Amino acid sequence: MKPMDGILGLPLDRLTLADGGEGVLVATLSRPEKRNALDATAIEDLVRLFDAVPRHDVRAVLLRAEGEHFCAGLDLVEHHGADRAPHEFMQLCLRWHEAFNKLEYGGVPVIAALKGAVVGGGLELASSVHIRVADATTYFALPEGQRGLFTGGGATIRVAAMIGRPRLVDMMLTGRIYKGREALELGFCQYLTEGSSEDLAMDVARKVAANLPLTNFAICSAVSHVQNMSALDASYAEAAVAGIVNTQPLARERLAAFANKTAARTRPEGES
Ligand code: 1HE
Repeated sequence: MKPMDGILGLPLDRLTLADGGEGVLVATLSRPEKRNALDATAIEDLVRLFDAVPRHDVRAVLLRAEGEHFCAGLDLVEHHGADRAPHEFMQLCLRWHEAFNKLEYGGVPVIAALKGAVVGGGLELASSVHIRVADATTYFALPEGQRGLFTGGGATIRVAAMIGRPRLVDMMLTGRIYKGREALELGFCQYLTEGSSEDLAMDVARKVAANLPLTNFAICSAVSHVQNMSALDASYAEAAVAGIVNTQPLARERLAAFANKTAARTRPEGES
């Protein structure tokens, strides 16, 4: 595995990278003047980044954004100017899928710190990460319907998986906006903090980075793959993955710690 230093030198225009310590790579959407709208260049940056991440010693990625908004989705101004033909936009969508599939299936946990607008393609990006952390400013919407557009970055798949098809269709038709506790309860995010989503997302990323890499690899690739299988094949695949992960030599130390009663027990804080 190549060291994280190698990844920090990737040539990127719309993303900046930093070493967050403890194996956490901090990737920042860095086009705040355009509310981090995703133009073709940004999508190629995401492809390049998530192609490289699994081949470097990155234990977790914290995906964050500069400015007040996580991401305003497809660059509508670029799209308007380009006046694309159907096949050109389809090709562009396939690059979005390339980026988001690499992210989701890459085997390295990606934790997103969400704030402000997480809309359109921004919600599609957020829906492909493994853990979403929101705060009081974060809101989720799919304004495509009002703009005369349709989702093209996986919302029909991943947002439907998060919140269910009827809610997705309502959001697409009406532009309905979700935020706060309701968004948490419906599954848009796994965490909602009264503080900053960035701080909590970093805590979560560091915690996750302390797991064994092969275990995280299985969680952040096998879980997604088995969703695409029949129950019969999924149970076989789960057994095969568990066969490999649960016999890894590095796990023996953790198992020994449980057996000799030095490992932490799994119980709610404060209970003995
Ligand atoms: C943009 C974009 C963008 C901002 N494309 N340039 N997405 C949307 O429909 C969301 C569109 N954006 C907004 O509704 C608002 O910008 C926000 C609520 C996110 C933020 O509002 P605000 O008042 O802070 O900023 P602003 O004044 O609207 O925008 C500031 C600049 O960012 C301005 O550029 P400027 O050069 O005039 O300063 C905006 O043009 C620019 N900007 N959002 C391009 N989205 C694969 S298919 C996916 C389909 C979709 O994602 S549809 C897009 C849905």
